[in-house]
Formats: sequence, structure tokens, C-alpha cells
Amino acid sequence: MHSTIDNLGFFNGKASNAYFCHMENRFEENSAAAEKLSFDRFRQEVLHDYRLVCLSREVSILGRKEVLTGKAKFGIFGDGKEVAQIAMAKFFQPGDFRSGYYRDQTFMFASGLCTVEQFFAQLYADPDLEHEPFSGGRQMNAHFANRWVDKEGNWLDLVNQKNISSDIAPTAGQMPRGLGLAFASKCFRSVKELQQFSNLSNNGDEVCFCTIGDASTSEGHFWETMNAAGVLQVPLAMFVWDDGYGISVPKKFQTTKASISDALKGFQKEEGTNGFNIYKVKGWDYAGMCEAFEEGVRLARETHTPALFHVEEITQPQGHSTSGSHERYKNADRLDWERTWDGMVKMREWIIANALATEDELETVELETKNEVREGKRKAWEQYLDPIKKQVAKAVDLIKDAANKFSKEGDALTKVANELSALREPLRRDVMKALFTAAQITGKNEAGFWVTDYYNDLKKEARQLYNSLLFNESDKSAVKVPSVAVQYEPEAPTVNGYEILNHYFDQLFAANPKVFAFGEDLGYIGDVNQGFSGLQAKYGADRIFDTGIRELTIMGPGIGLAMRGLRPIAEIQYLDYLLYGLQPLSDDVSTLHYRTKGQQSCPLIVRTRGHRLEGIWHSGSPLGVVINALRGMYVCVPRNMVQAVGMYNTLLRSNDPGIVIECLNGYRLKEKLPQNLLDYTVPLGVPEIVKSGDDITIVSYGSTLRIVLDAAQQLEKQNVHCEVVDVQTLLPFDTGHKILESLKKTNRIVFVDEDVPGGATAYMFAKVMEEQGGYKWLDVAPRTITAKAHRPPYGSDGDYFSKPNAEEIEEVILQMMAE
Ligand SMILES: Cc1ncc(C[n+]2csc(CCOP(=O)(O)OP(=O)(O)O)c2C)c(N)n1
Ligand SMILES: [Mg+2]
Repeated sequence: MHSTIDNLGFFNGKASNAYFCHMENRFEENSAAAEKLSFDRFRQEVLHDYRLVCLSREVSILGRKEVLTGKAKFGIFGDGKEVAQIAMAKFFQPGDFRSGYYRDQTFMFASGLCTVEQFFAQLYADPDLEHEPFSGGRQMNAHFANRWVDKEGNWLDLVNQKNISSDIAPTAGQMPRGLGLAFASKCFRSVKELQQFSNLSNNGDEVCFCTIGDASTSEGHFWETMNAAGVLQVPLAMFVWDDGYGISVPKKFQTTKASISDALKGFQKEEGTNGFNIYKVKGWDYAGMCEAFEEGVRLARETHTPALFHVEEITQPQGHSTSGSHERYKNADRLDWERTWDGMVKMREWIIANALATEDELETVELETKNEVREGKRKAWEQYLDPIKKQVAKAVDLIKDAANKFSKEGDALTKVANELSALREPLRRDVMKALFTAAQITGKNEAGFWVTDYYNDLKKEARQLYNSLLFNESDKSAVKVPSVAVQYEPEAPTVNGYEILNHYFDQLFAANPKVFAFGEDLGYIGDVNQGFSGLQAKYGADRIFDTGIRELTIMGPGIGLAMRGLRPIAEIQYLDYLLYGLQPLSDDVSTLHYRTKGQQSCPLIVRTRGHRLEGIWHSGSPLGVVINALRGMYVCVPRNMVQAVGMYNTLLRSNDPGIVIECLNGYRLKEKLPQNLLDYTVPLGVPEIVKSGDDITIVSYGSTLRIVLDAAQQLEKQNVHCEVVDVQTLLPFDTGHKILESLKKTNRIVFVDEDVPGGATAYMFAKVMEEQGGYKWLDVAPRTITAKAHRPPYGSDGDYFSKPNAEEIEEVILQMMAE
């Protein structure tokens, strides 16, 4: 029997058959019958795999056609990567995670997590989650996911399902998340108190399978992640699909030595070092890949040693995507080479050469899968179109009914109805346009009532389909957390701001084993402002720890832990450096709940400190950047540490992600120590009046409030009574329109912050004027007072002349009072 198995080394000329030998050895009896049985099983597995290769290839071919004939808008496919992904899927077990990219369709088919119909449903942008279970029509095709959280916001039994974290298109954007998902296994293994959460991990045995294209390894994200993985020792199995190109740009322009595994050689784990295992395999070498993947994944699972599989010589039979043709940048030799070394072709040759199937048998498989794909595609299209056709039919009926009731406008209405019903492939928007046009024609006339009514119904339905679930809408929504007031003992001590946080984190870590905190200088010294001082010694370096200087891959572990049901507080040392970690927050965290239509949540808390300190690099307050980049996260701007604690409590009671920006100059200011540190909450979107007055409303937040209050005290002496409002959170912003109530009383308003002109003050201005209708209550022109457009020079005078100061605020307000 082993002579047959030895032949599996066919492709690379050596006996690269350990995986299959291993399969064989599972049958211990040496009898001829057992040998025959095991050979049959092996043969069946190979044929099953070949069937999947054919199926996936056909999906790519028909998928491309659907786009080119206009039934879908864009397509990107996994042709050329089939064999490698089938090999990879063999080692993907229940409990494991995938953080990948748009080439992984075959892996999804092989893992049983995507059907042909579902694939095409996504290609057509079918918004029904039942048909398109990855994103409910929100993502482009081949952006996969599955459900991790139920509708009430409870984590599912992740240990007994295969877990696909939702893909994003930014190249290498999957890397920080992939690191984090793997890192969570390490946390689960090292923190014994977490063993009780048996649905979330089985002793950290879960491997995160991460995939990336060769060109995307040029991104800093890749390098930062691989370095962190090598340092941290996490079960990350990294697969690089090397097809030699990033769209049109060949790898000689992408990678040193044009080989990612060569370039990474120094990262190879050796006896007594950290690092990771590096494997070089060929994308057409089915047996060789199985062997390498088996070993690398096993070591990752058992020892948490990361693995990098450089899968070379992969092809791209149809080019990058439907947006172009690869004949434009690949020469005839390359195209020829790709045809010869196509994994599907090679696997077929190998099956025949090893007498695992006959030519006829393979042709049958090929024909059957072609039919299967055609049938799946047809069903997906029907399912997608059916509800739209029903809408069209109903709209046409209603418009025609209305037409019958009019004499003059009847023809115009009939025309609208006929045009709509003539569309062969109508979209929802065609229905909306027809109904709207018809409603315009009927005007307020009673005969048009049902047209307008249906238009409004569809608009409501579309809001659910296309605009819902940016945040949690269940009881796990952060804006639904009940407000609990802060309490003080009669003799409450007054302490430094940082000590409030320190007491709080101490109690938090004692109470909740799911909470982790990490960042630069956060572990051993307890962060640069001592919020965590002494706590690593108390709660262990597994839960409170230092990281390298790598904001991107501080956010990544934050994301991974949060998605796996833990409660990370991931720190960016200064708000000025948030930009380094912003991409995953903006592209991944902020969109996750929306892009999975509520199937995955990332209750990450980002802790940072900002606003006023000194100089160009430690005084940032770029809240305009933050609120515009992070729609999908809550943005908390506490004025002091007592408020900050209430915000942490609110976020921790929810499944929504948030960022808390502590005041950099507030750690040594004195505050009274609350008595119910773990219990009180600051409701999000509810401003607080920190000083009342009836002459003018000043709206601000964070450190600037102290300057505003200084100015307000001075103005009192001149008989100007300012009402000072702390917005507390920018996202959400004053959901109860408290500011409008103040404005109704004062009829004057000014918005003050330390951001650039047109930044967060412009946002607050628009909210109050447009959304709250504040313009109706103005006696004088409203103003914004901001920092200058440049960053502040170093030193107190640099600060004074660049950020709003009390005198400037006084001056503006006196002017407004005089108008
Ligand atoms: C940050 C970012 N830059 C550019 C793009 C556009 N883009 C999409 S795919 C791609 C090439 C990726 O090539 P590679 O990583 O080799 O993957 P392949 O498509 O070849 O599998 C580019 C440049 C993007 N999606 N994200
Ligand atoms: Mg490539």
C-alpha cells in the first residue's frame, strides 16, 4: 500500500506525503481489507476535494459573467487559489477563527460556511440576511462572516462553531484583527478565571487562520503584526497567497528579494528564541501543502507558536477582478506559465497519474459541478429578484388604480406604471422613483393616498435593510444603559484625578475577570499617569501589561479580545498618536456591527488622553478627525476623572465600542472620591449644565471647560450670566436636545473647543442649529471659538496664543452681549 502513498510525492519530487501517511496510519490493522478501506477513503477525500476545486472554479467563471452582463456591479474571485485553500480548510476546526480577505471563497466552501447560492446572493447585493448571511447585502462579494452574537447580544457557542470574522477591503486590514483573535487564545489559556466561559474558549486551543495576498504584505500592518506575533507567541496561522501580483504591480516592486519568506528569515523561531515557523510551499502541490499546514497549525495550536505559510506559484486565471483584464500587464510567457501551473490542472494530472480516478470519472465531476453552480446561481437570482418583483407589481397596481381615478393626470400616471413594469431587472430604487413620481402627480389628492402610503412603507423597510444596526439596537446598546447617579460618603476624601481612576480600575479588575488593559507603559509602571499604578502586581501581567510601541497592533488585540467576548481596555498613550491606530478603528471596529448586520460585535474600549498639554505633539485635540472617522463608535470626552469612570461603566455594560479621552492636564487636579465607583454610569448623549445662567449658552467639553468656566467667572463680575454646558459625549450628541432648552432661555450661543476651525465646533454648531432647530431662538449670530489652524508651539505662551484662552472667550461673549 505504501508504494501508492509514496507516489503522492509526485509533485515536489520528495515524499511530501506525511499528511496522507498520517491519515493511513489511523487504520492500525494491517490486513488487506483495512488497507483497501483506507485507500478507498483516501481516494474519496481526494475526489471530494477535486469536486470542490471544480465547483469553486465554476463559481468564479460564472460570477465574472454575471458582472460583465450587468447583473452584478463588481466581482472578485478566488480562482487559482482553490487547491491551497482546500488544504488549509482541512485543519480549520470548530472553535478556530479566520481573519482573511476577498480571495477565500474556496476555503469558505470547503469549511461548509458558504453555499453557491449564498455566494451569488452576495454578488447580487441581496439585502436579505437569510439569503446573504455574511452581510445582508452590505458588502461586496467574497467578504465573508458568520454569526457570533445572538439578537439579544449574547455570545454564541464559539467553541463549537467555525468562526469567520467579517472581512474588510483595505489591504492588510485583516492583520491587526487576526493578531487579536489569536492573542485572545493566549489570554484564555493564561487566565484561569476565564475557564468558566466555556463557550468562548477551550483552554486557548483555538488557532486564528489569517490570509493575505503577496502584495499586501508590503503594508506596515503586515510587518507590525508579524513582529508582534513573534514577540507575543500567539496561535496565528498566516497564509500568504503569492500570485506574484498586486493588481498589476509585480512582487519585485513589493517585497525585498521578491520573496516574503526570504525577507522574513530572521523571524524564524529557533531553539530558545521566540519568532515563528516559516514554511515555503507551492500552491499547486496538494500533498505538500497538507503536510506543511498540518505541522504548522498543530504547533500553533499546541504551543502557540505562530506559523507563516508562504504559498508560492499561485495563479490568477481570470485576473484580479472584474474591473480589468490581466492581459494588460502579464506577458505571454507569464500567461502561458499560469495555464500550465494552474492548481486545478495540476491536481487533475496528479489524480490521473496516481490512478485515483479515471478521465471519465473526472469529467463527470466537472460536468456535475458546472450544473450545480448554474442551478445555485439561478436560485440566488430568483430569490433576490422575487421581493422586488412583488414590490413592482404592487406599485404598478396602486399607480394604475390612482390613474383610473384621474382624468387629466391619468395618462401620466399610466406611463409611470408602464415604465416600471417594463423593467427586466428592476431595483428597489426604481420602485421608489416610480412611487415618488406618481405621488408628485397625484399631489395631496385622496386618490393618491395609497401610492404615498406604500412609498412610506417601503422607505421604512429600506431603512431596516440599508441603514440599521450601526450600533447595537438591543438592550446591549450603550445608549440604553440606565443612568445611575454618583454617590459620595459625607466625609469623602479629595484625591488626585489619577487616584480616582486607580481606585476604580482596582475594583474593576477584582470584579470582572473578562477585563484586560494594555498599552505602552501601562503594565509595569501603571501607565504614564499612574491610573494603573500597582495593579499589575495585584492582578498579574496576563491581564494588565505593557506592549511594544505599535498603536495599530494595540488596537488589533483590542479588537480580537472584544470580538471573542472579553472586555479589553486598549490604550493609546496620547491622543496625538491615535492616528497610528486609527485605521482599524475606522475601517474595522466602527463598521463591524453595521457590516455584519448585527451578527458580530466589538465592545472595545479605547482609552487615551488628550487636549491641552505642551507643544505640537502632546496637545492634540483632533476631535473633528475622531468623530468623522469613528462613526460606529461612541466618543466620550469627560471633563474630569469622575465622569470618565461613569463613562467606562456605561460602555462596559453594553456591547458597543467607545473611546474615552481623558484630560491630559486633569490627573493631578483634585476630585472627591465617589463611593459607588463600580456602579454609577454617565448616560451617553446627555449634556450636563455645569454652570447656570440666562444670558448666553456656552457649549464645550473636556479640558476646555475649565478655561470656559474661568471666563464665565470673570463675566459674572460684569453682570453677564453664562450657562455652561458640558456635552460629555460627541457621539452621540445631545440626544434629548438639552442645549436647545438652554438656548431658548438665553437666545445666544457659542461653541468652544481646542480643535481646528471647522472641526468639532462646526459639528456641534450644525447639530444644534440644523437638527435641534436652534436658529429659531437666536437673538445674535452664533459663534465658534476654536484653536488656530496650526498646532500649538511648545511652552505656556505657545499654548495661550494657539488654543482658546479665557480672555478671548470673554471678549467674544462681551461682543455678543453688545450686539
Ligand atoms: C489600503 C488599500 N490600498 C489599495 C487597495 C486597492 N487594492 C485592492 S486589492 C489590491 C492588490 C492586492 O494584491 P495582493 O495582496 O497580492 O492580493 P491578490 O489580489 O493578488 O490576491 C489593491 C492595491 C485596497 N483595497 N486597500
Ligand atoms: Mg497577489
